[in-house]
Amino acid sequence: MTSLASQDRLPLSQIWPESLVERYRGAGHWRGETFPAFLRERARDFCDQIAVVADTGRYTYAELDKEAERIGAGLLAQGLTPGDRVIVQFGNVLEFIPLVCGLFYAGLIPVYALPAHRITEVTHFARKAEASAYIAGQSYGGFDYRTLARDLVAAVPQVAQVVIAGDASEFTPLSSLQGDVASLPQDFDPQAVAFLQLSGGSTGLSKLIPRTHDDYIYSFRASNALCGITQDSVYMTALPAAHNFPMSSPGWLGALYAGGRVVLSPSVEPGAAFALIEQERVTCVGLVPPLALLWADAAADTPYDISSLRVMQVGGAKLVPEAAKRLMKGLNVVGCQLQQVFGMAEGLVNYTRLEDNDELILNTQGCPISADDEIRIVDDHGQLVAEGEAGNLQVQGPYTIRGYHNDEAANANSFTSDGYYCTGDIVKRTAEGYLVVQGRANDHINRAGEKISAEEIEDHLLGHPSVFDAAVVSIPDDYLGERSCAFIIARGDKPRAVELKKWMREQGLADFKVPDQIVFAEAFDTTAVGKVSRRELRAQLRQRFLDDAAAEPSK
Ligand code: OOB
Repeated sequence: MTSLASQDRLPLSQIWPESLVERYRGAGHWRGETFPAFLRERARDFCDQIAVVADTGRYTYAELDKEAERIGAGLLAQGLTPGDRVIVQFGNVLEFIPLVCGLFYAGLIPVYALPAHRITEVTHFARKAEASAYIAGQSYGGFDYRTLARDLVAAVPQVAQVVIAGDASEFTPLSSLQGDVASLPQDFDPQAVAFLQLSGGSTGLSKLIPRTHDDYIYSFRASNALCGITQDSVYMTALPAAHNFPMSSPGWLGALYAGGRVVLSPSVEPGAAFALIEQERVTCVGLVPPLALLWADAAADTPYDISSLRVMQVGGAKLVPEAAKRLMKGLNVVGCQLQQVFGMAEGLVNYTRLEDNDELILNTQGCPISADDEIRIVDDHGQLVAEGEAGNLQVQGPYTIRGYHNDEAANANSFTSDGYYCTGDIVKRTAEGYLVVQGRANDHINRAGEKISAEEIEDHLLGHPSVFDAAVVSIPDDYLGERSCAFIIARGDKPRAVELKKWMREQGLADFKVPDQIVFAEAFDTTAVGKVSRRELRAQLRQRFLDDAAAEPSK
């Protein structure tokens, strides 16, 4: 197996114009902090306090630091060198946090795969990031990640190291890593890229998002202030810990930054999560809308004491005002506040403020973290819309990226010539400067916060021998917000929908990308002038589906 020499790899960078760098430093947003430095500082200041709790154990800040040193030094002893990219794929388990801290200590670059990702996605991340290693838990949610590791090293030989937590089989056990702590690098550049996050993947496969120490630390430090996170806070990570929302808005990193406590919940099921809330006196949790509603309903007659919960954050997908009302009512009973969060792994995060009136909390998705988040709302020609009108949201700011890693085509599409990120979201701005999300400009499905690119799924479907053409659209869904529906024109005999779904699963794709519904069509409409655009076609099919559903007397 061969590892790429670092000089042969595409360097990681994220560069803001000098005038903005000065502004962000001058305003105190960027303070030259780095992950290793702040984590070590907390280990000193809060040494005996509990930092992380999970179902298999807990770490004090001092223990977390020691474990991170062991893992970081151990990985360097295995032959990795600072700057190497390492794919990590874990559920909400105890090992995840010391591992990520260990990667930071060693100057290694985590690439955060989600537990739902499968070989197709992980191979793509490994290639794009030019990853040298893959680290995962042996199994999670009934899936064995060692099989994925085997397929990955076969597909991408550059992934020369595989480390597994638990029974490692032929791979290196995470628990066996040992190295010389003195080998850990001492100097870190706060403007260097610290890790790669994944985009929601609005077109094609997920893109890699380089985030720097300075920009990311600012985002959760400032979030802490807006979300009331202090040393006394207990933050529960119920959504996958590798996702940007529970990681940094303010997330488990915010909680560690404040010297608070992180509780990893392996389950989103209210019973199991409530038991943990009672046991650890959890004060804050971030959820997607369907889960939030489920939890609020369950809270009404739970035998558990969840009165410690002060703030429930809801984001990742739109919380419609009616649902927000229901939620707020349910939460009031247990003395918990609702906070809407509208964010993106590329940067910009908006929050309703804890002191906001109910009107704003129910009807808006909040306003940006920073006074230096520059928001533009433009029409399809890039012209600013009138105040209060809906348009495309563009942003630049002290924690919003200026470009994806290793993806020129995406950069050409997603950034304006003056460096603003085109979010793909359609929003309105209220007189108070709060944003109200109206929808998406492009074809992607937001399935309870999990983003699915229509294009990516169509590409896969077209690989099936019985699929002549496919168009994937989002359909409103009472529980998920949106579900995916694939319209298929069969080639020859129609395959059965269940078989097609099974086949999709066998392609090694995240399960949430398998279409929820499959509808066979005889033909897709084309106009007199030729083939309609995919976008137009998806819009037509979606509309026809909704009209048919509305016309059905039983619905
Ligand atoms: C979060 O991050 P991503 O990168 O998985 O997805 C970002 C996209 C946004 O562009 C928007 O389309 C959608 O997810 N979104 C929302 C929303 N929050 C995110 N749409 C409507 N209402 C909301 N409240 O999802 C994310 C990252 C950090 C914090 C929170 C969410």
